Amino acid sequence: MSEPQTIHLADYRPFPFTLGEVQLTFRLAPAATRVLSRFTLAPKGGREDLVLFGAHLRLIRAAVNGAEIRAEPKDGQIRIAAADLPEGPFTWEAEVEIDPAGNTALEGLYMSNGMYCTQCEAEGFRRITFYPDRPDVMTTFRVRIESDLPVLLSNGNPVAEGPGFAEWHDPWPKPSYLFALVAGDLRAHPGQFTTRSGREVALNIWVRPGDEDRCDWALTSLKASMRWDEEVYGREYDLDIFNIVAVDDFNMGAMENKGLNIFNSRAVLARADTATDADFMRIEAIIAHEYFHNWTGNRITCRDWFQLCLKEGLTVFRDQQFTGDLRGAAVKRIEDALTLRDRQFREDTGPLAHPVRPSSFVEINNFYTATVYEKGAELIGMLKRLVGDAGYKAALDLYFTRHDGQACTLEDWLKVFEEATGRDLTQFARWYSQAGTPRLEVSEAWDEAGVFTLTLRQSQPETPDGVEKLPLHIPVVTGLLNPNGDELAPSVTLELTETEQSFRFEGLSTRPIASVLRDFSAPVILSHRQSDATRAFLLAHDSDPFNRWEAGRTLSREVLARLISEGTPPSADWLAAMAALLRDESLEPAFRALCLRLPGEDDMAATLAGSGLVPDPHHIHRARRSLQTTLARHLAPQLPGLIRAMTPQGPYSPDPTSTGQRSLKNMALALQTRLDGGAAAQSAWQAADNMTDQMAALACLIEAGCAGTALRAFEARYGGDRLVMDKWFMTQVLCAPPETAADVAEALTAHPKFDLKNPNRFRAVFGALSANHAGFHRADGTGYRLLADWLLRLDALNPQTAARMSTAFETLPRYDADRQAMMREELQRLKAAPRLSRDLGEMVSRMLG
Ligand code: 0A1
Ligand code: ZN
Repeated sequence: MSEPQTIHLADYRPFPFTLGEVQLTFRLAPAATRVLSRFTLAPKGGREDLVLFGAHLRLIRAAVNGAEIRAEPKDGQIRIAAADLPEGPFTWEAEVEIDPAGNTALEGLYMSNGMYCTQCEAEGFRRITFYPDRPDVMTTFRVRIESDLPVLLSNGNPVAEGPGFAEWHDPWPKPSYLFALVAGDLRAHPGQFTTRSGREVALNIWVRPGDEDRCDWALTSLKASMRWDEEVYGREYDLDIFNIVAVDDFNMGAMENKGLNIFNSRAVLARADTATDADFMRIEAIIAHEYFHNWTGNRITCRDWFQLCLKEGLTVFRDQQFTGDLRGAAVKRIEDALTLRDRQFREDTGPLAHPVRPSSFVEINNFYTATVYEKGAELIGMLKRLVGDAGYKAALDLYFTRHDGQACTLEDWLKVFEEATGRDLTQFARWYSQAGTPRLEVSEAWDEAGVFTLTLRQSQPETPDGVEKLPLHIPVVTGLLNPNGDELAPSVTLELTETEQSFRFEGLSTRPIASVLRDFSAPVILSHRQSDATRAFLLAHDSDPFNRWEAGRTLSREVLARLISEGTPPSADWLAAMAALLRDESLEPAFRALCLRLPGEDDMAATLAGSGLVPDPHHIHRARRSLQTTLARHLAPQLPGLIRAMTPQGPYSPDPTSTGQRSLKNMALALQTRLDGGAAAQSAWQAADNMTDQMAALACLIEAGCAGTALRAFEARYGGDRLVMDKWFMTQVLCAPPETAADVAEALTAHPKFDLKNPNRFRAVFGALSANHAGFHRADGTGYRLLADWLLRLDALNPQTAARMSTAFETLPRYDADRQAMMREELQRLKAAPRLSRDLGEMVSRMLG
């Protein structure tokens, strides 16, 4: 094996040939599938070598214009010298043999529970046949599948079928990463959708026998997504059939293959007694996300993988809008900001920081990150804010008409905004190339002549790429309140373009209270010195729901930070503000639940590190628990009534109202558990008639140390259900006390149902271990060692998931010297391991710096 190569954006070269329709024949057999491929190639001009990628393929035969050639696969490609190629168009044919049953990487064609399925993004198609496997090579596909299995699916429309075969044709040109094939003993949950121009679309959710009664929600979500994309973006579906398949072994959430979306079964299957509210909401959002890709990703795709955020940032933004429209924009915005800060800010402040459009990579699979997805979505939100709703609509309409059928760049994207709105986005474009979370400092001045001045100052941290940071164009939505709580004027968008700028508000009679960065209008860390009293005022009066929540969040974070660093108990004002919130029935329950949720331990570690302190995970854990107990004592009189009042009546439904009520109820139950040692949780466990309440009660029982019986009953009831058992594995590790979390995780790896080959199961145990902050960072390094041991084992089977899970170590620089040394030691051990994958190798090297 040669050294892994670094790929650079600057080295992009167009593919020198145009492809005609691709014809593929699959003769399926578990360990020896034959793939025959045939397509024409026409030189675009000039004479160039032909390079086709291929990996893990056994080449049986290759031919040019029907004549067999000697092709030598080397370093993952076949190169045929220009001199050996005909001068004009020619036909390429190849036959290869692959081993789906032995494919544990879950890329290319593999087997999961007896079914064949594919995952081709980003570079999985080259594990199927030799091909110009790059997103800017688009063509139509005709596919024949030969197998005795009852259901044989591929992209596009079915064109022929008979005993032992099926043929599909996809009329829309697509890159190879959107290719898909599925074969198995599957059952359809059918549906139907009529597009607004009258096209009848057959919908199917394909599942393994026995799962048919868990498909309703996915189908409902799919229809809602199809309608929403027509209404909000004017985008219609463009084939007569849309298939979704649930697969148990899958590295990610789901994949938007044209007309044949493949989903991790946890992102599609749901029934009240097997899935929580969070699962239902995740499914709704992922179904929408994949469906929306049909236009943003499939009809218009990326020129190269550096442009990944062109499809992902935009599609995440669209799915966020969809959920906001369906379930309430305010709560959704808060949840998205929480996710962004938890995952993307964390990435951006550590050794893995990279720009939304990276400029180089070793393994592209390592760049499906929170930065590309979630920060990418924030950039779309900022653009929309800067050009206004009408400008955004005009720009998107132009994007869809101008670039339909093309593989595009971010330059193309920004250009449609410039042309449609007349704005100059040269400075805004820096957001795509500058990594790191900007800081925004706000200072205020008031003069008695009635002028209030806000001075905004931006700064950007250094990042591992060493890129020079220039000032960004930052939209800062700002409102001013009167001391009586009224809004002084509608919010304004202050556009910060320089390092420091002042904005004057004149003609005021009293000093206003400023509400800055409303709706979280930019992905920055805000530092705005305000007194506790001002924050409490905003928490009570701000008309912007995001900033109302944010005021409470900042207060809570400061209260907790003071408790951690100085042992200062929480102020009576904070406790009173929390109690008032809880009582305020004018506020949605979901919003109240969010306000009551204390900042997490990882968040506190980041906060302390951000202020130059060294976080002690155990100390943070203890302080947070003690603050929860104090809060619970203060709210004690309200809790039992709240638990009762927030129990929705009637059969379970994942609608926004009952979901919000359950979240507040279960928040109250968690607080109650701090006081009664698990008594209320015990009753809740008995009474639970849905998985949300069951899991909430179980988590409380584990935290109270009295979950033995419940865990055994749970296992006895759900032992045969993979998705529910993932919850059983996960919650035991996540809720374990820090001293034992690693031991619990280790013990669970010996459980007969622990399965290294199933990414969901691996993530259940080890994702939970890394999310158990104090447990993972146990002072003796057991957490680090255990994770590294298992990453090594996983890497031999599934490098992509191993690499992804290794990000548990990305916060290394935050901690004390001992912990840093222990984490480094584990990373060094991984780095030195023989046969380490390129995926994990790249991650480890970046984390070691
Ligand atoms: N494009 C999919 C997610 C996805 C990405 C990469 C994968 O393998 C490396 C698999 C799926 C999405 O955004 O939903
Ligand atoms: Zn996506």
